[in-house]
Amino acid sequence: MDKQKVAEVLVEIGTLLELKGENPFKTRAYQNAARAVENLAEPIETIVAEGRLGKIKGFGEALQQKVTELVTTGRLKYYEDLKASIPPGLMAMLDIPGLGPKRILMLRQKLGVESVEALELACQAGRVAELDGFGDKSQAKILEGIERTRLYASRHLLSDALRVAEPVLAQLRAHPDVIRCSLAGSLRRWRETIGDVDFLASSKAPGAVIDDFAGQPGILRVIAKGETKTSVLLEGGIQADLRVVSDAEYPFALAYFTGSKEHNIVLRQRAIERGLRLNEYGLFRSKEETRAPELRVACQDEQDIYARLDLAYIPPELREDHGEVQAAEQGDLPRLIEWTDLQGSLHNHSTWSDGHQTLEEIASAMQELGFSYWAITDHSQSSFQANGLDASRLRQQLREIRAINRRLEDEGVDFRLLTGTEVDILKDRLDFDDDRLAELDVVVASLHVPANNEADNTQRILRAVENPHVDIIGHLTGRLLLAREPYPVNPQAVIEACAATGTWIELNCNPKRFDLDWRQWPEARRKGVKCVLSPDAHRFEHAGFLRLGAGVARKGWLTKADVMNTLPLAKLRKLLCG
Ligand code: DGT
Ligand code: CA
Ligand code: CA
Ligand code: ZN
Repeated sequence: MDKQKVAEVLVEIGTLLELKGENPFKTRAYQNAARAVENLAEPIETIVAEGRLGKIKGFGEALQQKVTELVTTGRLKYYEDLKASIPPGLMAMLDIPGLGPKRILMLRQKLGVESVEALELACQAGRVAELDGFGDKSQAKILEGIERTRLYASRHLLSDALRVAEPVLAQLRAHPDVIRCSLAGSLRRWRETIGDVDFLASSKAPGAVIDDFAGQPGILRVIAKGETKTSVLLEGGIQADLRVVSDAEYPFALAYFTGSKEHNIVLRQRAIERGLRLNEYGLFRSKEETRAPELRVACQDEQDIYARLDLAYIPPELREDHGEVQAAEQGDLPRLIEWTDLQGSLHNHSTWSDGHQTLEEIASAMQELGFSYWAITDHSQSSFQANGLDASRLRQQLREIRAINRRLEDEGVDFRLLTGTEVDILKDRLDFDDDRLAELDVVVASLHVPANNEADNTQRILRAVENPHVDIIGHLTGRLLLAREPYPVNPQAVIEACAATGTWIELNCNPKRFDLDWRQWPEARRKGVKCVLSPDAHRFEHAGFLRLGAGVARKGWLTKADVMNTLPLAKLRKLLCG
């Protein structure tokens, strides 16, 4: 069991105790213990095995026993009993944004509320507003929070859906009775969140394909099964549909079930204007709704369908009815970026702050993956929870990076680390002064502790944009998909300022972030703002975020020329210095 997991259990014990109305001092003790465990410099197993838990600050007899049991057996009876003693509905209330254990306890004591549903009713009846310390405003906030939790719970991150869907698709493709198959729906369109996964296959033996699909190991449960369609539950609780059609119908079904619904409606209208009918079964020479095969216009693939409607092929990522049909008609669709265009990354972390690998490890791994540069932009000192660097550690880090680069140069290797920082945007200044920033190859500026008001946040970011040493604005809205709404900010104003100063904006490729949002990139691009695709890597595996982010960039109509980390290092350096 790793440190992270142990720390999580300790934090949860603290929360559960608070929910029970125990002495707040006890809660704090567990939270402190969790932090101490997280910050250990060696594996917790070693410490337990050598009986050294007592040396950790704040670890008394009882805590040592609990952590030892947890680490050696993987379970903790005290924690399980505690969890069982609290109504599950109360635990679910913890997921409502802005509602902590203290307030939940109060609601329980004063109103007898023990579930989200009961809380919702109490709010609707105005009983929460009457409580001391709540009022109309917090009652409305709670109702809004409940709605948001339900919405969050009904959707999944793109990365999570892709992880379970890709192996299932691979097995479907390998089935001897499957002629063609594909993902469809929001996943094929690379939406940032996914309701359900849609699979489509063509076959002469749909029954056999469906039986095999329903029996795949990645499938938890079959919800419904018909002759040509089945709905199942995938790992992680993600719902999926498989439809099996004839191979002649396949291109039409693929276009239809890829959507979006809005894009489909525009195409359908276009077909009608040409005396045709378009639906999931085909494009028909008919003025009425039909699915008669003899009326179907033969199309080999989606390309043929678009051509028959006098349109250039529209990549799935663009099918959102955001002007793509008009652009396809006029031959104005951009040639979208491919993730293989990317040469390196300009926003990453190492063990110097909260990353998991050393500079040496990063240099050799990223070079092996075929990248030619990788900037180290660790946090600045105000991000103390992320072990941010002060000026003297930064200076030390620069020396180390230069030493690594000298060695790479001697070895004739075509790879360099770049020096940098992800500098905190503070209330009235940046976390490093200009002289420090001037020494670095790459400066990413990010707002990590936002204010509660749009004008303030926007003003702060604008000041960073105007600093000549800042190259990139990091994760502009601070959102965490399906978990935290963006902080209040005016992205248009930031886009304008970046256009005026030549500051680049990041498209953060962490699948929880994906901001600046794809919906805003076409406007940014029109204004001449350049994009940087940043994995914001804290571990090796995060290099893979670049593939996800490139798909989101395609959704934002971005081309290779719009994205600065497609440039070879020499060209990039010139722009960063200029
Ligand atoms: P999701 O699952 O909420 O993330 O979004 P989608 O886009 O995957 O939606 P889904 O799974 O309900 O349906 C898949 C596709 O099927 C959708 O993108 C377009 C097509 N579709 C579904 N219902 C309709 C409809 O009522 N009219 C039209 N024109 N197309 C539809
Ligand atoms: Ca879907
Ligand atoms: Ca569906
Ligand atoms: Zn950050």
